[in-house]
Amino acid sequence: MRQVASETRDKYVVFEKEGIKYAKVPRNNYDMPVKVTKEDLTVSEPATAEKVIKKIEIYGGCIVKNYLPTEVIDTIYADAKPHLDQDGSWDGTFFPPETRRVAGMCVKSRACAENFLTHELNVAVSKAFLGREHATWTGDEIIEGYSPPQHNCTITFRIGPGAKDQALHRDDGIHHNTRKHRDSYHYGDDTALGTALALTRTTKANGATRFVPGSHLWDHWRHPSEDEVMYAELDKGDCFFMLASCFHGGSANTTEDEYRAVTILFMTLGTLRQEENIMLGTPIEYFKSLSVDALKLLGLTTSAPFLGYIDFKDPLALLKPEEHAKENKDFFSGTYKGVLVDDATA
Ligand SMILES: O=C(O)CCC(=O)C(=O)O
Ligand SMILES: [Fe+2]
Repeated sequence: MRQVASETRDKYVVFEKEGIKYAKVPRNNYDMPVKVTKEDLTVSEPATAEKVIKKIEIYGGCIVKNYLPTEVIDTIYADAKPHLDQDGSWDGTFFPPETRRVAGMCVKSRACAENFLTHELNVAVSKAFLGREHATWTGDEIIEGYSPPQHNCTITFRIGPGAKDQALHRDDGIHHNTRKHRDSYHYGDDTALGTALALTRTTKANGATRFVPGSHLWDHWRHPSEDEVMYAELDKGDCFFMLASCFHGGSANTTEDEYRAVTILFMTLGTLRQEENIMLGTPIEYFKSLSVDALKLLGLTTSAPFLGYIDFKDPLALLKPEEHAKENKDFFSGTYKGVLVDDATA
């Protein structure tokens, strides 16, 4: 019988000894990483998409100071709090027992959808890393499709005193993304980009997200060590951008009484399945009440050509009929009569 296709299965060998399952992975000798400082990661003010993109290309991450006003941060935290207080310990090992989570923040917090998701830097930087263009023959025509980035998930994480380090991991594993070693950034490699908004100050002591700078350029099987991490320490209201291909994790909280809270929003390709299903169980009135910009970013529009329609119509035709009437309703972003030539660049 034909085996399921896999890009990873031939790279490790599994065996069992005394009831424990092991996977043997070849060791590679890699150069030691260069130390990156918090200053290296932080864009100068005023922050622009170009500055953020440049830093992410190099380090995989980037800090933007004062990303959103304090009132917005306080509203998002207030919206999250009742849910955080209701949450219990994780059933499993991915989170320490002291961590609390709220999923679906773009549904539970309007401020999250209308201020954090729609932030101009999230829009521009996501487009640079995750926007995709494609073209294909249809009869004698070349049709083009532009696929905009879409919401993947938005989760608030509160790490309490006594929590241990979360294991270093890559978040793009959910998309089965397999990495290649790169000497410099290669567009098209990534499936998701995150922005972590500090609802409280985050420090090495209270559990700031730690990440391995440059690991977005690593071969899939390179194993990260704790010596390679840096802590994305943030003041309340700052934001940490990070590609999902970077190794990272929540950190130990060694304080007596500080709670570290961040809301992490991930965007993904418009052609992939979204991590969170926020549609099921959310009253349609909520979506109808959001701005067109927020709806588009939530993925409630089509990715050209055709992906995500409802009754062959863009979801915006249902949710925002008046605004949608003003938009281009074609399922293709461009159409050309194909002309066959020997050298298309001449
Ligand atoms: O809490 C954090 O800082 C990171 C959490 C995280 O990486 C995850 O749950 O995937
Ligand atoms: Fe993660």
